[in-house]
Amino acid sequence: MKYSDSDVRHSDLLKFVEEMKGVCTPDDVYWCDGSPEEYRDLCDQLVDKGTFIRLHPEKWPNSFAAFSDPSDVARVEDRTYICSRRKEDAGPTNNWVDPREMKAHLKEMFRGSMRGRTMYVIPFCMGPIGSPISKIGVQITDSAYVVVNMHIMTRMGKAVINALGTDGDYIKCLHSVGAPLEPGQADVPWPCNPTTKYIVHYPEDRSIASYGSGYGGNALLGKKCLALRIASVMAKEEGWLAEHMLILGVEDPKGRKTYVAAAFPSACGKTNFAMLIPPREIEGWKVTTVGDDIAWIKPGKDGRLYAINPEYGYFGVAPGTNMKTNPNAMQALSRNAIFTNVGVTDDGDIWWEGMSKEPPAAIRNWQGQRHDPSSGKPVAHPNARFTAPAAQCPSIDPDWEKPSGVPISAFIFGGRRSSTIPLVYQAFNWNYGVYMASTMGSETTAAAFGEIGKVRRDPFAMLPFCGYHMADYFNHWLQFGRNLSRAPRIFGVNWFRKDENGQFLWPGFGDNMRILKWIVERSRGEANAIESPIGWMPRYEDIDWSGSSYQDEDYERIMEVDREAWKTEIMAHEELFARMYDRLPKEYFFMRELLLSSLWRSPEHWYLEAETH
Ligand code: O2Y
Ligand code: MN
Repeated sequence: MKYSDSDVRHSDLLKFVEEMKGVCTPDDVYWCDGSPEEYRDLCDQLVDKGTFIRLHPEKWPNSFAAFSDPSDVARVEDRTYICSRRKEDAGPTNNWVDPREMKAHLKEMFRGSMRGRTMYVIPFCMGPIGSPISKIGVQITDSAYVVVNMHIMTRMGKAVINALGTDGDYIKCLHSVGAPLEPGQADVPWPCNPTTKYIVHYPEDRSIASYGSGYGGNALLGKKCLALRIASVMAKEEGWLAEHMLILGVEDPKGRKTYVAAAFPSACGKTNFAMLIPPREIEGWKVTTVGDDIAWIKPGKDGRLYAINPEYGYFGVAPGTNMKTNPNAMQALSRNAIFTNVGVTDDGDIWWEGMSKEPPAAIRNWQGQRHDPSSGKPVAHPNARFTAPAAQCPSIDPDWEKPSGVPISAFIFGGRRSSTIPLVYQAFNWNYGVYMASTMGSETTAAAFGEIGKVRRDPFAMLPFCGYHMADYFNHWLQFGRNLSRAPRIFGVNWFRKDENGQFLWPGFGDNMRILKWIVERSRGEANAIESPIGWMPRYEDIDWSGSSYQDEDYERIMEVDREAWKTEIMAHEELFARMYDRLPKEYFFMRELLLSSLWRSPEHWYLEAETH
């Protein structure tokens, strides 16, 4: 299926590629066709170059491992920019530089940046090709590692060129690892620029430029850069939502299907929730996966919301993933996968912390060194990743590629909070739910984010991913709700509350199904709840405890609304609001007051005295 620019009839795209070729001066240009042969040939080349290690063909069929440069292991938020024309439009939570200044600077950075390398042109589609919700991008890159990952993460190649036709809209994405080769200079397995990285978004131009990194969200530009930062701007202008949300389906014993979308910050078990396996005793209930990370959501003619997963694969965190925590993910990554920064044995087996109790003997760590158990160093990098085709996930939903999307009945917002936030509660209404999601926070688990255990506000889990002013984003959500006749219900969850001894109060994983079941039934108007000062809450008897020995006393502790703690919580929202005061929805000030006042006036034992609704 090989093709070249002479087969492309889209003049603007041809001009873009020609111009970038002129600036980046690669040795050659290769138009990606998206075929399995192309994938195979590029993987072979990456093995020959030393970037890829071919894994054991029986243990890990058609799979590869790569070790990144130690300077290139995660998204670089401090090097990520939203270069809107006006600084105010990027807002106080994004880095900003004048786009003219940034373009001039980057032009110099990209000049000659692909010397000695091939420039790959990747036409890709976020969402099913032909879906009215999908968007097309074209990524130019000098990294074959990026190309093979994009094969898994997106629909890409000649079919997208055909869909673009002669003048279709597309988002321009330019990427270079920023490591040109001098004539005769040997390449390294993971080329990148260890000192200079830029991840830049031009919202008005709808374009992206990424320099210096070959890793994940910095380099696979369809994901965070396009599907969230640029798409969130398009969504605001066009009246839809681009969200950092998983999408799952819940099927009840009568075969009725309910879809929910859920947002969690990192380290909250988002992938596990997307692929949840219900306890056997919750008979006849099944969870299916539409997406694990991003949702694009549009209003339908019937007043409901419809969502697609714009991605085609998973770029999941490997450490902690195992047959107990997430058997569906383990199956999804069992073949045709790429592993980055996991441990590798001499016979092509792989391992990461939490895969099993002990690492295999004679394993090399993610830096390629022999693992020394006494060193205290982990085998896999904590942000080690698997790239795996979504279609391989056993829980994949039959409608996951439906062009019109799946109808959403509920939004769930979660965070990691050791106190204060109860296991589950339902917002009184859309506006209150938007307030709740705007003020959500999560406790940090990695020292990289500063003090461990400190609450970091992460509105809608979108703080690093919103391509415009966060307060305008809140206004967009409020306005969006006004036009919905059948708006999804909004819920908050917290799987991570602890007791006074620091022990988790909730088992999590499969048991989260009990809460999900209540959420689904509640969205259908079939479950009871009582009114608490902070929202509707299920009583112990409203939850399905089949096969569980979870006690009423524990439930009361995990559902407790400590009024003093909540007052402190609500006062802490001020810190976030102060950062974006000028554009904050006026409703927020009233909602905050209302919340405070309901905490004052509710009886001591509201839980016992309340009536169900
Ligand atoms: O570190 C990276 O580059 C990956 S970030 C990522 C990947 C998959 C899903 N979510 C995320 C995230 O940061 O939210
Ligand atoms: Mn994510």
